[in-house]
Amino acid sequence: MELNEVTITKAIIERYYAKVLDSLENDVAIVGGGPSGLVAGYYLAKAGKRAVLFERKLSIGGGMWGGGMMFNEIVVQNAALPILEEFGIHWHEYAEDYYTSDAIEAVACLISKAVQAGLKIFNCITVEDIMMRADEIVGLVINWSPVEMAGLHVDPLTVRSSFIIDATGHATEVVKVVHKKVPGELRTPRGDIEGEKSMWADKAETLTLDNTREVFPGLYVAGMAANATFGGPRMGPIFGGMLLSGQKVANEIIERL
Ligand code: 48F
Repeated sequence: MELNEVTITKAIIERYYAKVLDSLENDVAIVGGGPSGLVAGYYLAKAGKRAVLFERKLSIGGGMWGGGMMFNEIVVQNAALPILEEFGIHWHEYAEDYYTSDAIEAVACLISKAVQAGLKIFNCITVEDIMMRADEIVGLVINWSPVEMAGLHVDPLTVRSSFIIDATGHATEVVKVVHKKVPGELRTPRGDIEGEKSMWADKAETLTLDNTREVFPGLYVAGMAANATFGGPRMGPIFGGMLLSGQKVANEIIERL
């Protein structure tokens, strides 16, 4: 049978639209497809929750692909080994409490397991704003990343969600929008974004978990966004905190759904 280009086109358009239409009302919408967002999405989907993830870039994986300075190995500490095991990521014991994994394998496994668990991932979509009712966030305002990149004046669309996770890494993009729209209302010591502090791996890894919490009604922060919001330091290419943060935020939200 001769392949028909129009059938190929229709297949893509119809299947994509079915996926989008199925993702307009969610339990949880995750912004950012780095390690913390992917792990959160995996555990939420595995628990049977309607979870969707929006990533600005073409590729999912955030800052994990490049390991440290493009040496594509990551370091993970003992506490996060069960998560590597859960995702089927091989690890190597380098020294006591220092384990390494291939960064490419790690990202590939996170994505694969998350999608297969039922997480809907949309790439090339940027979250540019939030939807609010009273004092609560109830959804996200989204647009194509190429529209944002080209600076085109095109109105966005909207998805609803009971909970939002800002997993945008150092940028804390969703928290920044909230801060701009309702200044001084964040559940941080000053009510504002406290700002990321300088490198301190040991402290940062612990604080990433402590800082993974609800920062505004309906909005959680996870991963590096949690530290940047609550004033924790950065940690460089050790990823245990990112993985554990994703798991923690998923568990906390699952309890509330
Ligand atoms: O930065 P990123 O990997 O976040 P993470 O899960 O992990 C941090 C580590 O990679 C590293 C570190 C490790 O120790 O410190 O930095 O906290 O992934 C964040 C993703 O969010 C996307 C961005 O493109 C990246 O892939 N992103 C950021 N803003 C938006 C967004 C937005 N407004 N809409 C959609 N995606």
